[in-house]
Amino acid sequence: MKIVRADVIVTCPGRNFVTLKIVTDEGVYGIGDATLNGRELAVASYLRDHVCPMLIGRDPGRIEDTWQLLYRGAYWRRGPVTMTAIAAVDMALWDILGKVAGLPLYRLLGGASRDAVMVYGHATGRDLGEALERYAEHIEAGYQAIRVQCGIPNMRSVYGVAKSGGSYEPATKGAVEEQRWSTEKYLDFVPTLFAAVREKFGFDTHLLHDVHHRLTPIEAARLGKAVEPYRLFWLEDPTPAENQAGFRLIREHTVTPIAVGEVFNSIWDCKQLIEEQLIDYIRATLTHAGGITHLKRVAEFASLYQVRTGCHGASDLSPVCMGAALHFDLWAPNFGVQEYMGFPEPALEVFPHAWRFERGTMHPGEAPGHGVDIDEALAACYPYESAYLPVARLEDGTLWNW
Ligand code: CS2
Ligand code: MG
Repeated sequence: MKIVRADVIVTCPGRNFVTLKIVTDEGVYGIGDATLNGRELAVASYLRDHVCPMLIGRDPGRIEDTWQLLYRGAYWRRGPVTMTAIAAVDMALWDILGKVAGLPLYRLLGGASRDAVMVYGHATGRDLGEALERYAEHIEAGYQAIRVQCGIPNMRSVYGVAKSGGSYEPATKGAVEEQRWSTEKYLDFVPTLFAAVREKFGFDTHLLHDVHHRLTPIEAARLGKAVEPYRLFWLEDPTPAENQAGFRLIREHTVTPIAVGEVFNSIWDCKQLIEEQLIDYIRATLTHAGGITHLKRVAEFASLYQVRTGCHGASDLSPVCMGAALHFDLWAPNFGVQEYMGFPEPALEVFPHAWRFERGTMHPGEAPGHGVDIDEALAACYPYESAYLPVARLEDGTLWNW
């Protein structure tokens, strides 16, 4: 079997997605997610102009060798664009392997380690009342794990909360939105948010929260310590993680579990965090961290240190990533939780999928490969729309971490 075509499909059914489709001479094809929110065309070009020509004529079954060729062979290693492109190729090749074998991806990885995958949903409110209403809706829908994000009093906008009150899409079409941020206002308010959730709903659900890189290590330590009575499942991205050693400062002060890694693109971004057990969950995802081949290495390394997976699964990763992630999650012996925000209806139509949701858990289904397809004719009806992630500034105008 040989690769005869590798096409990059950019579509915008509700939001931009980049998909790689690899076709073999026997007609079997596989698809991979190559979506990098706000930098989609960079990955599309990296694939179209540099990677796809290298794939033609290759044996699709040589998944590891192709991964090594694209990683070492690029000379310029790592980075979100490179690793997202490699991930898309890798996901598509595993999809082909599953179709050729007639097996769902999770069986190729080693079979199911659990009956289903616990997912967490997003309860977001522009104010405390709305956040509690959304939380109640998620309990009603059967979620066992719920992330809560809320508007902060006297701050016009904040990460994770849609201005319209609907589902949250951070990228703004056509322009870079500038948001103002006050750590002081945030730290004063957010413990009261968790207190209100626990007061109203008790401790039967896992409570998660995303700080989204906004604090310094000592501020993160202060927050982690302040919220210990509310027993969070995890505090996510408390501080930027380029300096992995900085997390020692957080660990010294609090037992609140820490989740980090959705912006990571290789094992090197989290090696120290894992081996020093500075985190409890690794959030790296299939699409941005080199695909199944690389994330499997990360998960197995993490399992040596009792660090569990908690893959990023925002709606700006495509349904292809979601489908493949559910297979990965079903297999991973040190699985923790999977993020699931749902998708705009047009996206679910462009990407038919085998997964199913049931009362706070999901299952990838038994279709061969990862079980997600792309309707190319429908995808063509949704042309790319330029969109950018926001930037954050402190109230004095200093550029900060969004
Ligand atoms: C967030 C994401 O889901 C999360 O945990 O951090 O929504 C993140 O902001 C987006 O994926 C960025 O595109
Ligand atoms: Mg996050």
